[in-house]
Amino acid sequence: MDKHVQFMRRALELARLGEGLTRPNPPVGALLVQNGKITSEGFHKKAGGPHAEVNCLKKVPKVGKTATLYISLEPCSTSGRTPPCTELILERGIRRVVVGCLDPNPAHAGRGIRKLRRAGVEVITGVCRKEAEALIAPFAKRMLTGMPYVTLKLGITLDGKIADASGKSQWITGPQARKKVQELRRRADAILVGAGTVRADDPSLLPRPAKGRTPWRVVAGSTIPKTSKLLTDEAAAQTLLMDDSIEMILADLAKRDVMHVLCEGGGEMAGSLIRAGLVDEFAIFMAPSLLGGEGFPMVGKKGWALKSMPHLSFHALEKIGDDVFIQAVPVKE
Ligand code: AOF
Ligand code: ZN
Repeated sequence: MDKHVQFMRRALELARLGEGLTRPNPPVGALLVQNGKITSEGFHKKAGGPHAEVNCLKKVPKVGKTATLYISLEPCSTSGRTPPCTELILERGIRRVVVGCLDPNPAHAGRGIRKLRRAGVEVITGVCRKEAEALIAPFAKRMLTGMPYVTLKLGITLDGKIADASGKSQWITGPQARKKVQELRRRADAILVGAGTVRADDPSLLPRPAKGRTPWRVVAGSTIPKTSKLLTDEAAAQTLLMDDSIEMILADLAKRDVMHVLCEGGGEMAGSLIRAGLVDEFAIFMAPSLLGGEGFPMVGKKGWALKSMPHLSFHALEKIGDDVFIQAVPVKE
């Protein structure tokens, strides 16, 4: 494997350690390679805190002339809450930088790279660009549109049902799939459900283990029992009841620094999000079981005619325990 790709994959792995912790900043990873070996690593852990480059370079007393810095994102070039990383790179005498993708933040976009090149630093861009862009897609969406990135998670039977005729849904998918849902929750800044789901399932919506994550727990619709876990457990201060249109709820969350919303149901909420074109990514867990005609459909309320039905594109398929995980994105017509 190309050595740049190999080191950038590690930088992306480091960046992922910060996913779900950095709002409204992007997760970023950095590492320094000297004489073919990684000598230091770092990632961005919290907005307002040191950037990935700072966390990486603070551990290195002296940087050799042949050192290469790998960063999953273009380094910042102006002072925000922290000083510009381009200055640090120049101060530390780094002569070669490899970057995953450009920073969509208009304050930086391309500037950081130009600044380094003008100062004579060799900058290689676009290594693992697709993966690097996918990782910061929620940051980019909020930065550029003022709306959060929405992942719609659905646990379904093979015939597309999310609950039996009596509304019971625990459990359709197996334990391994549910473990992966915890991973999805750790990557999100807010977990969104409809009030009906809270009344039916009384979910906690907390990532377990939380690993430092404190996502907002958002209920669309205000009528949930006072005894619900969302209103009584240790994270009750993180619960928001929002009785508004789905667009207004998402716009409000973006104002609260939320970049990535994980929507966990039910079918009517899925339908509203899809009909409003607000889903960026589908995370579907499909169990090898059937519920038949009276079960609740994964997309509730009004459907489409064949000629106008929404199309998805499958990005990844994975067998998880007895279930299948499908990562899909909407196809923009
Ligand atoms: C980097 N490395 O690890 C991150 C970057 O307010 P500040 O100073 O923290 O700046 C935030 C902006 O910096 C953020 O909007 C994004 O453009 C960039 N994030 N840049 O070089 C990092 N997290
Ligand atoms: Zn920076």
